[in-house]
Amino acid sequence: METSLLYPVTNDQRTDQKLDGLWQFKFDETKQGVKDGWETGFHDGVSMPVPASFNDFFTDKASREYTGDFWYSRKFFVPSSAKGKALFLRFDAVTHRATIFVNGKEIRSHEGGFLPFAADISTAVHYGAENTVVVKGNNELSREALPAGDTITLRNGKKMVRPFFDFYNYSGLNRSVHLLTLPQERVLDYTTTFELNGQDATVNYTVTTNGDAPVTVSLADADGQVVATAQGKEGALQVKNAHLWQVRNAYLYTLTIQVGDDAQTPVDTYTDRIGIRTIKISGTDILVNDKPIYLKGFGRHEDSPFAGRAFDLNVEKKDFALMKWIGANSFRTSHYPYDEQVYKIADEEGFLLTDEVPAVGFKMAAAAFLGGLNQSFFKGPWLKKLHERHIDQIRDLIKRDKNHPSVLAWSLFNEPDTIDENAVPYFKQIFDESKDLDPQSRPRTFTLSEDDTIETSKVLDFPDFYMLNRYPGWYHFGGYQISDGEAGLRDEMDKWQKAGVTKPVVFTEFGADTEAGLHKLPSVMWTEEYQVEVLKMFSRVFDDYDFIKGEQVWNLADFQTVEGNMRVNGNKKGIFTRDRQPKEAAFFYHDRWNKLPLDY
Ligand code: GCB
Repeated sequence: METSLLYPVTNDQRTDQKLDGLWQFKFDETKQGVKDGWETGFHDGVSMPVPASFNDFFTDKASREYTGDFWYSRKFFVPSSAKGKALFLRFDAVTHRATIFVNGKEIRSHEGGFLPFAADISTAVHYGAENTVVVKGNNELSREALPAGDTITLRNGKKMVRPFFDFYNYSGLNRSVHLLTLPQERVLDYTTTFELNGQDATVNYTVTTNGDAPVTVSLADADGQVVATAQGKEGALQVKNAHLWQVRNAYLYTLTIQVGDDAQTPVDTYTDRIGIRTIKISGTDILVNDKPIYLKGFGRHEDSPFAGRAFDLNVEKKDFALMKWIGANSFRTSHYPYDEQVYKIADEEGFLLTDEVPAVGFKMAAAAFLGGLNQSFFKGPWLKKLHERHIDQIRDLIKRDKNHPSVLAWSLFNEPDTIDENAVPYFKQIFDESKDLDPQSRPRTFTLSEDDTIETSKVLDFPDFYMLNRYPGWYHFGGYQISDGEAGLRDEMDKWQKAGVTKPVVFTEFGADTEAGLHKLPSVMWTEEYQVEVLKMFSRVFDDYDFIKGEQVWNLADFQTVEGNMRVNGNKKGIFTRDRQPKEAAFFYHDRWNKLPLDY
C-alpha cells in the first residue's frame, strides 16, 4: 500500500512539474538492459510520447504486440531550491509493472498498471543539475496479477499475451509523470464523512501528517467564502445552509488543510475540492442525499486512436460532452481505475461512478472465444499472490479515490466465476479485508456474468447491490431469435422477483456489436438498426421491474480488443464509434434518457 496518494498540487509549500513529452524508449526482448547498464540512461532508443501506450505508434506487428520488458529514459533538471525538501517522482500509471532508477540507482518497484505510485528520489539526485530517470516496464499477463491472463511463447521465440478479457493490452507510461517537491513535514492523507441535519451539514474529517505540528482545516464555498474552520487532526466542520452535491447538479466546496503554528507561514498546505452528499442502499433503492436514483449511462474504457489507453484530456472532455448530451448520469470505470482527472471532471459535472479494480479475467472459460480454458480459476497455485495484489490494489484504489463525491460504489471484480464453490473463501477474504477501508462505507459490489444467476451464483450475499452483465440478443438468441432472448431475460427477472430480491439490481452490461454505417431493412445483426432493436428490447424489460435501478449500456464507444474471430478490429458495441461519432442508438438513448429527470 502507498503511504500517500494525494493528487499533486502547486502552492507556496509544494510544487508539481510534469515530466510529460518525448522520452527515449527501447524493447528488451533478451533481457540485455540490466547487463548493458540501461538503468543509467540511454540515447539510442526511439523517441516515445508520454503519456501514451507505445503499441499503436509502431507499424510492424512484432513491435505493436511486444510482450516483455521495455525501458523508458529521460533527463530532468532538479533546481537547487529543491534542496532540503522531500523530492518525489510520481507515476500516475505504468502498465503493468515498473522499476524506477534515478542516476543509475534503483529506487523502487511497483505492481499494477492503473494506480499511481511515488518514488522518493531525494538521496539519488544532483541538485542544481540534470538527472536521469529510467523506467524498466513490463506488460506480461499472468494468473498471479491483475488483470488476469497468460503469456505464451510462440515457436518463433516471440512472447504474446493471452488475456482472459477482451480489451487490448495497451502498455507503457499511460499517464503523466510528475516531479514533486514537498515540505518535510506534511499532509499525507485526509478523509471526510458527512451528516445532513435539515438545511445544515456536518463534515467530519481526519488528517494524517508525518509530524506533530498542529493542523487547521477550513472549508470555503464556491465563491471562496470560508464557511467553517476547525483545529486538530480530527474534527467536524459545521456548515449552515449546506449546498449539497447533487447528481448532475454538482456543488463543490474547497477544503484547505494547513500544518503549522503560524497561519501566515504554514509548513504545509493542501487544498482539494469536495462535495457534501450521502450515499445509502435501502431495500432495493440506491439513495443519494436520501433520494432514490436511477442510473443511466455506460460501461467505458480509456481507449482512443493513436495513444491507446493513455489519458487524453481532449478525449475525456468529448466523452463527458457526449454523456451530458445523451442524458446520462453515471458510468462504471470498467475494468480498471481511470486517471484521476476523470474523477475530478465527474465531481464537477455531477456524474456518479462505480470505481472498479482491474480484477477482470477471473474466469478462464469467459475467454473461451479467445481460445479460453476450461479450468477453475479459484483453485490453483496462483491464488495466494493474486489475492495479495488484489487486496493491495483495492486498498490503493480506495485510498486514492475516497474523497471524490462522484464515487458511488466500489466494484471489486468484473465477471468472476461465482458458480464455482472455490470462489467462496476468496470472496469472503476480499470482502472481509475491504470492509473498513472506506470511511464513507460506500457500497461494494461486482458484476455477475450471464452464467452467474440467482440460482447458480454462490456469492450473492456479498455485494451491497447487484450488477448484471447480460447479452441475450447478441451472444445468444441473436437476430430473428431475439424474441426468445427477451422471453429468457423476463424469465430470469421473474426468478429474481420471486426470490424476493432485497437489494437494487443495476444492468451494467448489455448491447450488440454494430458496424457504424451498416444498414439493412429488415435488420440483421451488426447493423445500426439491429443495435437499436436490442437496446429497445432491454429498455422494455427494465421498465417492467421495479427492483432494476439502473442501465449502463456496453459501451460508450467502440474500443480496441485482442484480435479473434469474434471481433472485427475491436469491440463494436459502442453507442458512439471509436472516434466518438453517434450510431443510430445514440439518438434512441438521447430520446429515452432525456425524458427522465436528469437526477433520476
Ligand atoms: C463482457 C465483459 C466486457 C466485454 C463484453 C463483450 O461481459 O465484461 O469486458 O467487452 O462482455 O462485449 O463481450
